[in-house]
Amino acid sequence: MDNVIRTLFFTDVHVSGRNPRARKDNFLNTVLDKLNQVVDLSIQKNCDFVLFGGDLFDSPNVSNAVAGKIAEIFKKFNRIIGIAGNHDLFGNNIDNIKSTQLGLFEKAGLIELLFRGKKTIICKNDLKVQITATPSHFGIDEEDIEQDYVVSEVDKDVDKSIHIIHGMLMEKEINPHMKVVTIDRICHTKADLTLSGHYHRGFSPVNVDGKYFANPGSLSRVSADINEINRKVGVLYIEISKNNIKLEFIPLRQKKGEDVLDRSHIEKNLFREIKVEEFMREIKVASTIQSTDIKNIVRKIASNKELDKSVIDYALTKLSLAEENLREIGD
Ligand SMILES: [Mn+2]
Repeated sequence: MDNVIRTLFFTDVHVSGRNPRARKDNFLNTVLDKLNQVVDLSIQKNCDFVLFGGDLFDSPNVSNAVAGKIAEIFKKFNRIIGIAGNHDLFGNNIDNIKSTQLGLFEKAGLIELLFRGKKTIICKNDLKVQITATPSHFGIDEEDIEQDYVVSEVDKDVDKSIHIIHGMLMEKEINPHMKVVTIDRICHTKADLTLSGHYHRGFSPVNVDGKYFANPGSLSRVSADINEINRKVGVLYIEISKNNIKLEFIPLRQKKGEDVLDRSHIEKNLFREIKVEEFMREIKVASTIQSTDIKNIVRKIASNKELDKSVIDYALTKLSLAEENLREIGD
């Protein structure tokens, strides 16, 4: 009797019909090739299903021509379970998922989307696995880290529990200005395996008292950062049995970073970016508002003046609708 559940986890594909500024190749073709490799691997490894960590699309309304190409590939997965990333959403508003391409994929049966507070149970012979998830949402990594990241309840008859989140989970903080959640803050979770996306560089799986935390990194390299040029792109292969979880990073075929990524715009803009950064720092010092994100500013102002929460929510909804309209024009 086969009592092992086999799966793959991949994340942050960032499908786009437009070439990112840093790419020298045809980015869409490269991404399609990566996704096809994931399909092939899932067949070769006999996966029962695959897991996806968010940011399938670089924007929530990529063209139908582009989304259609992804749909063709997704049909080949025997089962794919995943979450929305911030790039899949308008204004990072998870409540509006139905108006996005990823939402359409769900309705068309191309992906099973998971939402906060819902459980999926997968059984294979007498092995039972629970999957929970937190898609990206406005306020992730800032507001309710415990509720977003930590699994507090696992049914008694469940053998292993997996939690997927599109959040900035890291081993340690690398930059005091970046909102991150460090593993030590959430390692009391009851999930045996916590999978995260969002942080494109990823990290090697971390084991804390038998609980694993992993992020294999983005499936595509959208920036020409030195680390991205040298990074191996890949997926995480996962084997789950009653009393064990095995993780293996499997690199995909990829071109040499120097051949597909162009750093010239970075070198050219370095001086300007340093100037902008200095300017932003001065603004931040001069005001009590720490954030340059428009929605955070609304919230900070609102919290200063103790406005009613419904007023703030209304303002945020309006902002996300405005962003949606802007994107429709821009894309
Ligand atoms: Mn991403």
